Amino acid sequence: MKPILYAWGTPNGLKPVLLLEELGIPYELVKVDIRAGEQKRPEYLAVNPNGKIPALVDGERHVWESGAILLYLAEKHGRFLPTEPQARLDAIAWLFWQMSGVGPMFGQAFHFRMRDEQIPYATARYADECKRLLGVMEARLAEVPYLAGAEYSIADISTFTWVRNAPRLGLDLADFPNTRRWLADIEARPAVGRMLAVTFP
Ligand SMILES: N[C@@H](CCC(=O)N[C@@H](CS)C(=O)NCC(=O)O)C(=O)O
Repeated sequence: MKPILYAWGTPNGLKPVLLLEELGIPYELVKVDIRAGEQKRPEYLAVNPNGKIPALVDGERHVWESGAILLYLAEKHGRFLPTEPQARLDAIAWLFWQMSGVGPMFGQAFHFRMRDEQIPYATARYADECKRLLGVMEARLAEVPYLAGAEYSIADISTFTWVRNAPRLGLDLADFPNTRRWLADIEARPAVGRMLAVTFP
């Protein structure tokens, strides 16, 4: 039975799309239109009580929160999560860093930048925090090719779908050459092309 992914074409929704495309396993994609509020319907809340995308149902298993979905799939298929103990811890730490830092801060930066009513303090606060986080990953990527070290992992997948939007948030990557190298490296992966080919009407 194919896993069913409930998602929409946002950074959190695209993370499991990218991992499933990397894994090359068949899956069913159920598009949950968050603009129409479909993520708040009772039938969806039965899958994800938090009323947000993404969520995954895989036979008898169901899992929500994009980081948990990535961990579940990586462990199940034995790919994109290093097995060497320290590299595995590094991958999990950077995944949690993305989930607790990059996702929420980039999300709020986008929210306040797009509002009709501009609140300069909030806009600057989240933009500054995004720049700080970019600095943290820039320093890491000056030392190693990928966030967990030598191997491309779910830490990179989860961070990529957010950081690729940095220019749209007005975040200039000129001072982050290693992050640009990392972005270009991941953008060149065939699975990213397949992820981008998925349309969300
Ligand atoms: N921490 C959650 C965040 C999920 C999330 O914020 N999803 C957004 C789209 S990127 C959503 O469903 N927004 C609609 C809403 O909040 O009602 C995860 O990573 O799965």
